[in-house]
Amino acid sequence: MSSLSCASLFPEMPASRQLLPPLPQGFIYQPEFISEAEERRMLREIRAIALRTAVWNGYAAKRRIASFALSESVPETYKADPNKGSATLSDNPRQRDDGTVESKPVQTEAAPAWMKELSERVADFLGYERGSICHALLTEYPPGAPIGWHRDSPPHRSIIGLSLGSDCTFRLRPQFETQRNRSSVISFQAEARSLYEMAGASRSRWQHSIAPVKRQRWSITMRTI
Ligand SMILES: O=C(O)CCC(=O)C(=O)O
Repeated sequence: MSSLSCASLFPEMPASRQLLPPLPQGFIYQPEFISEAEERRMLREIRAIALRTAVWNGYAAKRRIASFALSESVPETYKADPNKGSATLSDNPRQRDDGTVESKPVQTEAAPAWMKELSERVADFLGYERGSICHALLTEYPPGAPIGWHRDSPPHRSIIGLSLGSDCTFRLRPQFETQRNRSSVISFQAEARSLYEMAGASRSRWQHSIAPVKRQRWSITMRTI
């Protein structure tokens, strides 16, 4: 495991206010990726977006979501259905411990300009080609809402999250039960305005979850292909 905050690679970016635990290989955490003014502007845009209840393991979750296509590099199955005017993505698929995939079709719209700009800024920051971040999931967490343990399933390679509105306790644990013990859960505060990326082992060999949030939080989860 290696701990990596992007601040060490980009000295102009602020360092974390917290002492980060050692994070799995491939996990990057960057506090204050956006400014408070940018966060306020994004939240104004987000409040105007129609959200729908997320479905988790077949049950209605407390979270609400909206799904957006960011680029043409989305796989064929993600492309717009001309008869519907928007794409039906097999969105937010999760891989369970036993390797099976939960994947629910979710109506997907073209991303608004500000979200596309955000994804390009994220791509530049993380060293991806613009356009390789093909999908964004906007999630609203009301107070008390968690997200359970899961690992996002293929085809997406890297999972990137921007936190807005409030901090949350972000947790990681090894994917396989045989690799877990009492001390194998890693947790830290994903602060409002911070960005994280799960690539490498943190993406493929670890699960993540978020403890019930104390205050309303939003995240924009961006995925590469
Ligand atoms: O809200 C977050 O930062 C995490 C979202 C997430 O894990 C997911 O949508 O699969």
